[in-house]
Amino acid sequence: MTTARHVTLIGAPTDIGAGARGASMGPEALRVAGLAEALRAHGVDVLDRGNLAGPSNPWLPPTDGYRHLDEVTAWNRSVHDAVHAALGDGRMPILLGGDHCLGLGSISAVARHCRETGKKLRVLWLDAHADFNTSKLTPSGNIHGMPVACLCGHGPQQLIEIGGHIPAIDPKWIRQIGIRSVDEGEKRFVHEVGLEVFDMRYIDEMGMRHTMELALATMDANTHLHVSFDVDFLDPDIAPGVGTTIPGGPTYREAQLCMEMIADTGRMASLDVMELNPALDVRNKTALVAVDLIESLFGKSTLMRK
Ligand SMILES: [Mn+2]
Repeated sequence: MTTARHVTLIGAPTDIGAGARGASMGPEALRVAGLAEALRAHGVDVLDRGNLAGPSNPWLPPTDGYRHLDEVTAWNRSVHDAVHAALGDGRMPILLGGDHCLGLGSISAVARHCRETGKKLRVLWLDAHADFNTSKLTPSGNIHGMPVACLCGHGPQQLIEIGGHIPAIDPKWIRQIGIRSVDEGEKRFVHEVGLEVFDMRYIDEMGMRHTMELALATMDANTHLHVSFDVDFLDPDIAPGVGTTIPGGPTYREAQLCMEMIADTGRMASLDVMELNPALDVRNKTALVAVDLIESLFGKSTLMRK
C-alpha cells in the first residue's frame, strides 16, 4: 500500500492540440498553486525537472483532419522520453500539462515501461470527453480529442508509433470516468471498440463509490496504475479554468472520493494533470483545486485511516 514516494514533475507548456490557447501556462500555474510544497508536506521527495521545450503554436486550421500534427508529434516524443526516463529512474512521473494530446506521449511511455518490467497496466482516464476521435470523425481537427484513439492504434503513424509498439495499449486496460461530451461519430467508435466508460449518468445512478470500486477492480500487486486527470473532468463550478467546460461534472466531494479511493489502492505509479488553462481561470482557483485533489491522490485524508 505505498504510492511512490519519489516524484518527478515534468512540465509540458503547450496548447498545441487544443481548441483554445492558454493550457501552455498550466505547468506554472500548478507550481504557483504550491504543488511541490504540498507533496513534500506529505513526505514525498519531489524533483521538479522544469519544463520540456518544443515548437511554438502556429494556430493553423486542420490539414487532412489534423491541426499541428508535426508539432504535436514533436511534443509527444519529448514527453514520452521524459516520462520513460523518470520511470527508469524508479520515480513517479507527474506530467504537468499542457493539453491532453500529451496523454499519448505519457501513456505510451508508461506502457513501454510496463512491457520492459513485466507489469500489467491500468489507465484511469478522468475527463469530460472520451478523447476517442480520429481524423475522419473529428469536427475540429484538434488532436487533444484523439489521444485515447491513438493509444489504441487508431491515428496517424507518426503518433501511434511513439511508444515503440502499435497499439501502445489495449482498450481493455482503460477505464474512463466522468464522461459527458462525446461527438456523434466518436460515440459509435467508442461502442465498437468496447471502451469501458463510466459516464456521468452512470455516476448519477450508481454513485462515485460504486463507480470507483468497479474502475479499480481486478488490479493486483503487479499492476501499474496510471491516472490521466483532465481538469475538465470536474464540474465547471469548481474548475472554471479549462478550455472546454462541460456542465454536470463531479462535485468537489465526488472528486475527492474518486481521488481518495485511487490513493487507497496504493497502486498509482504515474499521473498526468492536463488542460489547466490559467487564461480562463479566476485567481488560480482551478489550479488550487487541482493541487488539493492531487494531495488526496497522495493519501491526504481527514482522519487517520485504517
Ligand atoms: Mn481530455
